[in-house]
Amino acid sequence: MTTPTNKTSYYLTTPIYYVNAAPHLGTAYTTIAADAMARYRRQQGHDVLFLTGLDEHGQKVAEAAAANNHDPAAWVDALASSFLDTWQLLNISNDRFIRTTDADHARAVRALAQRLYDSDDIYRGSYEGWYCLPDETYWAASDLEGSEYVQTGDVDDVEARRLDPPLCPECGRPLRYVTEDNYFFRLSAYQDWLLEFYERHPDFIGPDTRRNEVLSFVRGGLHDLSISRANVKWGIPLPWDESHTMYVWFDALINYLTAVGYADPDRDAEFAWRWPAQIHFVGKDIIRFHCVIWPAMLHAVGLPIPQRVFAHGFLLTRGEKMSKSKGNAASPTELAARFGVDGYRYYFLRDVNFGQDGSISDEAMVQRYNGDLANDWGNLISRLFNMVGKYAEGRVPAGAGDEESDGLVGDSADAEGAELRSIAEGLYARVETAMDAFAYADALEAIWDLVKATNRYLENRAPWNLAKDPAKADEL
Ligand code: ME8
Repeated sequence: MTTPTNKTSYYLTTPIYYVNAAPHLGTAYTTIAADAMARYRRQQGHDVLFLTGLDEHGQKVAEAAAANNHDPAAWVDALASSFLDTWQLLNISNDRFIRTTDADHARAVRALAQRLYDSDDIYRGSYEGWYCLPDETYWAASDLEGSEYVQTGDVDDVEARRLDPPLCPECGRPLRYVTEDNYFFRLSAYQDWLLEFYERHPDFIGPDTRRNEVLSFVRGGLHDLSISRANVKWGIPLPWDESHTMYVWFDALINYLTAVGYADPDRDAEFAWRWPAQIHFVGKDIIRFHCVIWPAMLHAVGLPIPQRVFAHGFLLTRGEKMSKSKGNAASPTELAARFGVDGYRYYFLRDVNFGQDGSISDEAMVQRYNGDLANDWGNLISRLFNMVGKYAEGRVPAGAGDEESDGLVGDSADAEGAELRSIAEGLYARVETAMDAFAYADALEAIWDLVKATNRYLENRAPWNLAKDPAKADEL
């Protein structure tokens, strides 16, 4: 719990990750990007709340626990510590680590669900259709166009459905056929409101490619969404019908409200100050949940909508999406041991354009490490420290030239100094513009322009030679 301060609140979140396996480079990527933003906003003087955590309920997690001979509660506890250890190792500065099994979260979920039920946004129906377990996503037949089974298969042929299911349009894995009594959220009723909302808030979804994708999806027509599971026990029971648990995505999205005190009468002031969030960081795989379902849920209960959702691309290894379930995911721990934590963080923010897919490889990581970190940055730091130690008694000397000097080079008439000075002076604005656009690689490139220019300046002036010649020592 935090008390409102007189600073502006900056509330940012990562997705909460499924605890079906240990954290990997993909989940670490989103978390590192959000962490860099949290640190940057703190430096700017905002009162930051940086939230990350775990999505612990649902069929997928329950099945992962069963496959490992654990009951779900013991399984999620064991994996929660592996996430916490990894985030600590990677210097993630989150303010809260939420778990959907936390008691305050169950309260928030039940309160929000009850409000939707009371306002008739939830009704009882039955669902029959395809479900992707790894993504915990329902797919309508219209989404599966081109899929052989759906076009040619006999819908009543249970055995054929089992043996020859269509593949998930998102992750390419076989779908399951589900027949269940469920409760539904009237998502279709919010189609026009959503389109109008996107129109009025052109910055809500970034980057633009994702915005266009969401717009055409919503324009194509929305179906009501099944929001409960009668056959999944590992979840939060619905307040008005305890034989159903909340659909894991509905449960998960509400975490963003729980963390700032939704439905907790002792935290009303905090909630009013923190909500809505400034930014939800997500991967492009979960954009529909965050840009369609989530704003509709919030609007239905009269809550304001977050300012932005920014979806980054996938990290690819050898051209394929890296993922826990595919087993082609490298371990953050291994890479951090080889490249150091900062080397690791630097590579992902510098080498992949945030918002686009990015191929990652060992060779590229070694190249960045040697070229940017050891060579440019390492040389600069070691030269500066050596010279300050050797020639300036360990204290940063005043700039050359006049008494009023602010310590920056370029006070004297030399052209190289003036160039260096102008790069240094323009740096903050360049970084600010880049960070406002979530363009981490551009921010780092701006910083590296200064690093390289300083190295060039040092090489040209060769102060180590000047220092050897007592007659020129004051030009240092
Ligand atoms: O979707 N490249 O959890 P999840 C880049 N529990 N990012 C990747 C990635 C890759 N190859 N693989 C995963 C869920 N990610 C839900 C979220 S939020 C209310 C609920 C990152 O464990 C990326 O951020 O499957 C992606 O959106 C997220 O992990 C999916 O994590």
